[in-house]
Amino acid sequence: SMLLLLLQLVRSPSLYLRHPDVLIPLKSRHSNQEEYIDRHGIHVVVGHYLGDDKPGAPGPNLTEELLNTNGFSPHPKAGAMGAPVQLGSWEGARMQLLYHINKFNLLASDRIPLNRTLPDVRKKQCQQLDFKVSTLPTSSVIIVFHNEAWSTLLRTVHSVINRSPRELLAEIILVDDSSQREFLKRPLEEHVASLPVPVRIIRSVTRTGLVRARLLGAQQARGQVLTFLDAHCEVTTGWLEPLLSPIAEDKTRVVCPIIDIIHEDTFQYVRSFELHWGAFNWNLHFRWFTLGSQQVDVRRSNITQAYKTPAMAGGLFSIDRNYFYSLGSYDNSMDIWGGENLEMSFRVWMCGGSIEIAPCSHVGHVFRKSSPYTFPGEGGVGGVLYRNLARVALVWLDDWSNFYFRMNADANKERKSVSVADRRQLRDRLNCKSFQWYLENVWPQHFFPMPDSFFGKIRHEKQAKCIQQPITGSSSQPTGPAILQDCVIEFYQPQSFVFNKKGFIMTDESVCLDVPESRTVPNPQVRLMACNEYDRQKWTYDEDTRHIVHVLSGKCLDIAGVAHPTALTLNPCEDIPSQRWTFKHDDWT
Ligand code: LR7
Ligand code: MN
Repeated sequence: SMLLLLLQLVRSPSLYLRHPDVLIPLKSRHSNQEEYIDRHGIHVVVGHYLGDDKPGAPGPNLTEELLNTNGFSPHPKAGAMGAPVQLGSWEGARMQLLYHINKFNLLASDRIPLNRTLPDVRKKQCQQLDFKVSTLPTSSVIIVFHNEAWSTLLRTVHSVINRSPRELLAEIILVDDSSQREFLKRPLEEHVASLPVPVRIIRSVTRTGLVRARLLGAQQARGQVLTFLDAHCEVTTGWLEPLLSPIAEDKTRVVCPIIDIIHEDTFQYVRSFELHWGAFNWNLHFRWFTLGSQQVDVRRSNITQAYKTPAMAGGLFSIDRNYFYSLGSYDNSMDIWGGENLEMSFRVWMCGGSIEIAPCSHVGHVFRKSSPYTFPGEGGVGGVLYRNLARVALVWLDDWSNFYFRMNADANKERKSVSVADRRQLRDRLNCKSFQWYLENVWPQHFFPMPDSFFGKIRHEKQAKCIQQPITGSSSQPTGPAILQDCVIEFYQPQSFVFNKKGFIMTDESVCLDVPESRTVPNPQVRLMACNEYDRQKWTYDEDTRHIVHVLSGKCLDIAGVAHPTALTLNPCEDIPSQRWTFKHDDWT
């Protein structure tokens, strides 16, 4: 169904990470997978995909008995040092069957010991840091789960116990969001009772969603800092100190680790590159980006220091407990999954704090292509997610909420069913800054419309057509040749562009009008490419001649000619109809 597809779009790590335009293939050590470095510098592993997640595909027969069986049967060497698990060819059928329970390779996970070893993936400079543990605050680690697998849940717990200084670990709090599995009841209680760190289990009687589950955990926490983790993580050596140390200096810093990838098919631990940061697209879906070359230069002198990020992924972070509450904890009207990460990111930044990433802290997370659990509530996945996002927009986005609702019919449908008066009051009480301030100061590279920038369609006068992005369907960054198409009267995302004060003509997903070959080819192709802040992406508009001038080459935007009626190129500027463009403003406020 559409909803399943939609959920996959939101969640898919390959969408977060895969950008077919710039990929550096790596030689893979394993025949069943490809590896490459994507344009964000992130090491991506694409494994043989086990799942049959085609929308509408019939589910396999998962019996109650199968669901309630704890199949954990470790082999002492499986997955050691983060290696991928090798399963026997005869195990294929069972592997396929079990995959559907958690939407990851449960058979592989169940083979890895709870105390699996991992390499120390930190940079040398990080390993050499000498944290004074006595100066750091203690932390409670809070893990919420719904129907999580035994092996992933307890590997999360064991890795925390094995790799955190005992003095800093106040306790581990497991919040069971109304799981139905037998092995997560008495057997879980008995298992954690024998662990050398207090592990408390809190159970929600009804399915409450991850926000309210985290709030249940936070309420009980005794540590000075709250550290949240998803229930399918593995922390690595030295993970905790770099999260706590910025908070020791300043309680308004909210600190995230680098999130490494535990491969959903092989459970291989894949280190992701540092220096990526988080933001979001026009649909308020979380996205990763990389630091620009200038920022990388600045950081080269001190690569161990936490750096600021406009938004966080949501699942893995540390926050001072008192600060968490003084800032309004979470929006407890948010259901099941989604939106709370941006809500907290906006709230922290706009109300005086900061979100940061500590490059010396590495935590692995099992990224999945689809969700294993149900979304109870009106409208299923879409209803739940877009009610949460409508709340985010109505509370934090100011005029941009209109932009968001015009771009997102699904969220607009939910708009009337949510009431956010209490969160608006919180925002007033905390005296928070505006969303405009956030865009300008926290995320200057953003691609949202601004009061002083153009937003709308770019029209070729003679042809009466508009510039449009290629519709690629598969990539989160729709890049490729820019084309001319019939102008759509309505609000239409592929024809919507921001022309900002810096001279960039940009659109959703950080895509910019670009001419990579402007100085090497006489009639270069005009393309839509990942924004990179280079001069070759700068343009000016001359109101008199109606020329759109490419700054680096001094040439004018033109149509490629009769043979290629929809293609664009650059030509020496002339007063001719084919070089005349007009801007058709869209009112987004
Ligand atoms: O109803 C629910 N009750 C729960 O307790 C639904 C979920 N949960 C639990 C669940 O068992 C898991 O432990 O909540 C946790 C997060 O759910 P996931 O693992 O299904 O979420 P995710 O990893 O797909 O999604 C990311 O975005 C979410 C938005 O609501 C949360 O913020 C997740 O914590 C977050 N995960 C991360 O940030 C890990 C890195 C992913 C990236 C990028
Ligand atoms: Mn997760």
